[in-house]
Amino acid sequence: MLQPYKAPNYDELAALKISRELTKIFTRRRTIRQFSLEKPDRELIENAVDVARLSPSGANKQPWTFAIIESPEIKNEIRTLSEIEEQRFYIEKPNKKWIEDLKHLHTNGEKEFLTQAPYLIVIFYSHFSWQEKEKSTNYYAKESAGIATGMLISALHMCGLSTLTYTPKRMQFLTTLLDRPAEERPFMLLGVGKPNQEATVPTISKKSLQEVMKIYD
Ligand code: IYR
Repeated sequence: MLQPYKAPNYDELAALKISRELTKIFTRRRTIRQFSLEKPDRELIENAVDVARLSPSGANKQPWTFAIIESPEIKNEIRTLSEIEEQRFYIEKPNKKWIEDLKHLHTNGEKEFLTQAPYLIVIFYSHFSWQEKEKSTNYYAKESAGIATGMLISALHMCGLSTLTYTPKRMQFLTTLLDRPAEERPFMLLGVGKPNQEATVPTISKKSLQEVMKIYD
C-alpha cells in the first residue's frame, strides 16, 4: 500500500541555516577514549536508539538489534575477551602495516574504556531472521547496520554524548556473551558517555570538502 508523504517543510533560508549549523556541530565530533564515570540519563541512550531504528534498511527488514550494556560484570567480561583479541593484534602483530597505519592514533591493546564508559552499545546485524518458524532473508544487512550506526552516533553527538567506535578483529564472542540468537552478528561496539577531564584526542585533520566532493552539473 502507498500513502502520501508529508515532507518536513523548511524554507530555503531556514534550511541553509540548519545545514551550516550541522557542519559546526559535527566538526566538533571526536572519537573519545577516556570517559567520565558520570553516568548520563539512560533516556538519552534509549532516545538515540529510537532514532537509529528509523534508519533506512534493505527491503525495510530492519536487520538490527542494539544491546545496551550498563552491567559492570558484563563490561568486565567484554574487556577481558577484547584484550585477548587485541593481544594477538598488537603483540603478535599478524599485520605490521596495519599497526604502522594506527601509530598516529596512539591506540594499544589495553581497552580501559570498555569498563570506564558508562554505557556500551553493541550493534548486531542478521542476514536472516525467524518469523513464526519461517526463515526471512534480510538484504544488505551490514550496510543497513552501518547506516543505523551512523544515525546512532549522530543522535548521541547532538545530545552531547561522545562515542568510541570499536571493532575487535573477532567479536563473535559478543553474540554468546549477550545471549543473542546465533544469527545475530556483532557489527560494532560503541563506548558511550561524557569525556573525562583528562581526555585527549589525536591531532588529525579531515579531508576537505573539495577533496571528497565532485560535482557534475
Ligand atoms: N581494533 C584495534 C585496532 C584499531 C583498528 C582501527 I581500523 C582503528 O581505527 C583503531 C584501532 C583497537 O581498537 O585498538
